[in-house]
Amino acid sequence: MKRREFAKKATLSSLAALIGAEIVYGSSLLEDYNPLALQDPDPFKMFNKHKEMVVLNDKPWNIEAQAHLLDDNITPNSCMFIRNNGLIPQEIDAKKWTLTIDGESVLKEKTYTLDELKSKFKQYTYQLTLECGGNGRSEFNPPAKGNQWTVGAVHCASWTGVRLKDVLEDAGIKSNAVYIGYHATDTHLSMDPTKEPISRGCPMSKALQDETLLAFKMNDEDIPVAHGYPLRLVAGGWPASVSGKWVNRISIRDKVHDGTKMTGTAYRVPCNPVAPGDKVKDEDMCIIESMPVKSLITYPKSGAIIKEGKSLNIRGHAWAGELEVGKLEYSIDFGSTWKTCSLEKPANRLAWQHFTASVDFPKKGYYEIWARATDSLGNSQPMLLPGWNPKGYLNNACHRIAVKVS
Ligand SMILES: Nc1nc2c(c(=O)[nH]1)N[C@H]1C(S)=C(S)[C@@H](COP(=O)(O)O)O[C@H]1N2
Ligand SMILES: [Mo]
Repeated sequence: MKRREFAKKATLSSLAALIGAEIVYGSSLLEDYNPLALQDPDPFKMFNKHKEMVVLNDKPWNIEAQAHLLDDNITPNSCMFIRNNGLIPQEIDAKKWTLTIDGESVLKEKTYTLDELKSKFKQYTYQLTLECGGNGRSEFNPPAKGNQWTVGAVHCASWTGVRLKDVLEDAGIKSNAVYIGYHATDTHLSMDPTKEPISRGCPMSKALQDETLLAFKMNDEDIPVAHGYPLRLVAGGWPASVSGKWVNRISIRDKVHDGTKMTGTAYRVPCNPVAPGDKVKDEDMCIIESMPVKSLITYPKSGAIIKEGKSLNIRGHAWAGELEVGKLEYSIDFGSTWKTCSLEKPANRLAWQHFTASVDFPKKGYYEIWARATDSLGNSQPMLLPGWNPKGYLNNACHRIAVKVS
């Protein structure tokens, strides 16, 4: 066989492997022709996501789950939503990765390699709930701009890493420290290298919590690239925007961090309730901290058909930001009456909690099952929409599924 022919055969078989089928008339392919199947990146393959995940945007990539995909106690990568504000970093070299601690309130600026972080500090594993502040945005009226998340921008994975607290204390924290802010290596959509797609943070009190991690493993494996490989901040219970992916610098600030998406109206809600559609001045907007109480019915999938006379076992998860969920109830009569579900304790603080109930229906017909969680302070989810806000954050309305008994 001539070299040229051999090269062509080799490329044909690798193309076929990528496509997952024989290219039957492959010998007729022009040399530089790129098969259509490979021209559009397939996000499900590229990110190893379940086929029923929903792509909201491809530049930047924003992909959400559906309620029934979140049935696992610990969310697998395949069903974790992706929220990006910029372009995912290319060519990440974990061996060369460093994390710098700097800022006005660091005693001594310090830089660590990944290996140093792993060997110098004790490692911890926690299940941590991360929910995008904009989860549920699609229901607000008047509508809010931004990704139209329905219910699927939440996950609870198992994260392994070192405590942010241990690393910050190793560098040294001045007594005037107020906030931390993260910096990462993703690229601004404009490709302008002086701009950051996002650089958020949290008060020292949250940064110093035991469960706030600098994580390098997710579900016992390297963190998938889309979720922050090789190093990510994880601050469970707060808007997931605080959990910086691809983090290479953390600044200890002597004031509230003023990075991209910390100021103006980003990740803020009116300090006091407003009427739907109201204009709110920037100075009347407050930074979102702990996320509100919420729950999701993950089994059955909405639209289930049940046999008359049979009980239905429902299940799902509930979470409440910094708090624990104290009670979970369900209703099959549009919220007129409620019955108690059995609710598990969290695996650790800031992990979501699992609930189950056996539901009986009085006769054939259409029903909705609504779930309502109440946190340890007695705050319950609203049955319909909570307070409207200009950017469509914090929709923690009761989740509901449709069921037909026939
Ligand atoms: N560097 C970086 N970190 C980031 C983001 C980002 O765009 N860049 N998005 C944030 C937002 S808004 C959310 S909701 C979460 C999403 O995390 P996930 O994609 O792992 O689900 O990451 C946060 N961390
Ligand atoms: Mo987010």
